[in-house]
Amino acid sequence: MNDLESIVAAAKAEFAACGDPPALENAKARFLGKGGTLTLALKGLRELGGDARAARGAAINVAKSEVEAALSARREALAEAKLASQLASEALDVSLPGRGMPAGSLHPLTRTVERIETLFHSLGFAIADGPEIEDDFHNFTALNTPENHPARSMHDTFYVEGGMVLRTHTSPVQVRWMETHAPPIRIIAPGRVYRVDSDATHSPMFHQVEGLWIGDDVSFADLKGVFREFLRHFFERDDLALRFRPSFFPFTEPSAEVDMRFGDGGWLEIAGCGQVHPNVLRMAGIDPERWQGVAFGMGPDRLAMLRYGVDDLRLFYENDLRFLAQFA
Ligand code: 2U9
Repeated sequence: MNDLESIVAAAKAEFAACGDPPALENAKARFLGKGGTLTLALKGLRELGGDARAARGAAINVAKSEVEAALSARREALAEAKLASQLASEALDVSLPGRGMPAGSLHPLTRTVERIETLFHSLGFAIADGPEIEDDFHNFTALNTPENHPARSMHDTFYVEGGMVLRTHTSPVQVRWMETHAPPIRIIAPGRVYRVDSDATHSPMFHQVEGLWIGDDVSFADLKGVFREFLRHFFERDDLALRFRPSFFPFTEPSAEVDMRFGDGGWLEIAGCGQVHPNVLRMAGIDPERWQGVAFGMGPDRLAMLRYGVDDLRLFYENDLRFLAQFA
């Protein structure tokens, strides 16, 4: 092996031993750099003359090309190895199943209200809606609730600017309906209502579903029949024990509370009802001599507690998914 062949062999061996680009560039300098062996060999040409110089020059250039080829091959190999290890360490298993987006579900109170709507709709009732911020007339006056009634006190009702109130019941929805629709009327008004009240069984915001049925001769007997039919389907029981207990509401006369017996647990109040007070009909522009009707009101929050066996109303409003997911 002549000196050039051994330089090429040494370069190939050193390049092969380099594990990273900086080491390779250092090795390159030992052969092709300023004081590198091939550079020195080229400088040595000065001492030669004629043919010998040409032959030596050609041989050095061949050796130089070989070293340069070995260098770029090694550079490429190192870059490829680097890319390969990067790909391996950052590998994504695209065949893994996705994390998935769990399907949400309706809130138990929404389900309860929708269930009530479906049942009353099947009994021929339309669903009515109205504003949650009401004026004094529609929330109180039109409902025969006198100026000095405790419901009107700041202790019981949220007042907002301009003498408006957060509606304390959904009854104003029925008043607005009567103002814009001629009898016969058969509607329910589900929605949010607000009262200054907060404990295990009262929330300052809760829900009501009220019903209004006005016709030529709609009687308390009709009310009892419809309400029993509704409850039979709502609680999925044929052996309902119901009790209509005399009561008082300013907007109905006579009035009653509806109690239902749950097992041996005694009677539980689940709704209120009555025959629409003539003053209420009159104030909404309906002639009480010509038309009569019945009305009822219930709290779906309360019905949901009974149906699902929940003993604290606040659970419905805390939005803890561990609780809510049980109704999915
Ligand atoms: C008009 C005329 C009459 C609606 C009625 C009740 C009796 C009643 C309560 C039950 C529990 C509300 O959710 S609750 O707190 N409601 O007892 N509501 S009669 O009577 C009306 C409504 C509108 C125009």
